[in-house]
Amino acid sequence: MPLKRAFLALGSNMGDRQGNLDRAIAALEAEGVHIVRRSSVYETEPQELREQPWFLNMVIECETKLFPIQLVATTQRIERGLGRDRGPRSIPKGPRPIDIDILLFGKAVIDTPKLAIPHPRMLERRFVLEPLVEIAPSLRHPATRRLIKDELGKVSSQKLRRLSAEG
Ligand code: PH2
Ligand code: MG
Ligand code: MG
Repeated sequence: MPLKRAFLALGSNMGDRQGNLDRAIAALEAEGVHIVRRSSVYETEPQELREQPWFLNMVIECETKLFPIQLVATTQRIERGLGRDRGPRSIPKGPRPIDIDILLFGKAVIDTPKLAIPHPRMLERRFVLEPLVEIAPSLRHPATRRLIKDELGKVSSQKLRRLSAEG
């Protein structure tokens, strides 16, 4: 199984937000997901479910031998390990110590109930597009074939500020 290139979005708005991002990245490395590049960290206004604390968001580019379905299992296990509650009382799109979403997996286009790649809402989310374009300015969306950076001009105004330089 050759190495595949994937882009993941990380978000945290509970507890030690920066620590949660750092721990998620360390856990990914330990689970066979090699991080090639990481964006700056952005502090971002909550979208969709607006009444919740601001997030720290970032995007990472990685290489892995895992299949997409194995990668999801890995990211969900890491989310649980960092205290993520997906039980019946958890609020959809609500506060979470860590969220790890697969944005892109090579040029794969997958649309099943368990897994959708590219991430179906990525083009509407400035908190995803801004860090993604920072590390991959010439990337194209595998379904639309359009440059991702051209989508940034189309998203509605969403408050965000870049915190750290790339590190
Ligand atoms: N994640 C959501 C819903 N809203 N807003 C921001 N700013 N950042 C997120 O990561 C985020 C969100 C559901 O996953
Ligand atoms: Mg998410
Ligand atoms: Mg998620």
